[in-house]
Amino acid sequence: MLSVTEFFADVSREVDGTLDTIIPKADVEPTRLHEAIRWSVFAGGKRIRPAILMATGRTFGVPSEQLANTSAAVEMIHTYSLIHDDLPSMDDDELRRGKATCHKQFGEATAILAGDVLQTLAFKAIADDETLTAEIRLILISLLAEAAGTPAGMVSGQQLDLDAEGRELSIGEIETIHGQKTGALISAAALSGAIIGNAANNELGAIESYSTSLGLLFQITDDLLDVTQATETLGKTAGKDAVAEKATYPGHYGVEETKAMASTVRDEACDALSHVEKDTTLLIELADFVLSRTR
Ligand code: GRG
Repeated sequence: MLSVTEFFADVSREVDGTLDTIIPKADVEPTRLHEAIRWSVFAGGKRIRPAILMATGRTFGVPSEQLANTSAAVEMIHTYSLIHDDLPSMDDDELRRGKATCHKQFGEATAILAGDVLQTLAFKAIADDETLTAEIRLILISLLAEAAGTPAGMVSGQQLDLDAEGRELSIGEIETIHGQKTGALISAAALSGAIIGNAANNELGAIESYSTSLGLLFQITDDLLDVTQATETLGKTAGKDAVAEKATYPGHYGVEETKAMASTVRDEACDALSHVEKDTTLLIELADFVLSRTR
């Protein structure tokens, strides 16, 4: 059995190889656009979403070649969202993945286009994946589009977040925003692995519950890291939530209560797996990794 560190190293190597094949090389015209995309994609992201997809896929016995393009697709959607989120009209950030943000390096217009291209490449990567049946490809495309878009996906969550600026939110509202902004893509990653693995309906339900808790856990730890870690460790500006007066779990409950809550949510994620009649060790280790992550 691989350790979770070895598993992440495997995932990064595999997904980086696939991304390198899918994304045009930096010397292909228009070179500025392809340089900008590669700048952000290969900046050193943690590859958590591909890891979730591959862990779920492996749990259901899927060979890695059938997981490669969909994992890359999820990572491309995620990277596009980070590029757009960092723009002056959104979060206006200068640092991402330890490097200058895409718009700081290449200008705002190119950064917008880099995000746009990543989004279209993501759907093409699944549509063109000849290791999967046409039916599965369509299901995956629909699932990813729903998670990335609206009315309850990532873009909706971003709009709710923008609308909420300067207003005190209830914990229910915070959960809705996080569930859409961050959780939807994490759930889509987990469900994709299970769908490719022909999971039964009750198992899909279990993976959905697991991934909903995992997404919430990811967001709670993200909020905690924002107040407990330094900018150099995170590779993005620390302490931004407080400056932007964002509604966060530590802001609402305090750091200690938030840590206890994270531990409970980790247990809820793992409990959901009791309905999966497979070896779920890797998925449990992944939840432990998200609970104890330091960046
Ligand atoms: C602009 C369409 C659009 C959507 C933006 C995801 C998102 C929606 C904004 C990112 C803002 C943010 C910091 C959200 C909190 C959770 C999150 C997505 C953190 C970054 O993900 P990591 O930690 O990043 O997996 P790496 O760089 O490791 O991939």
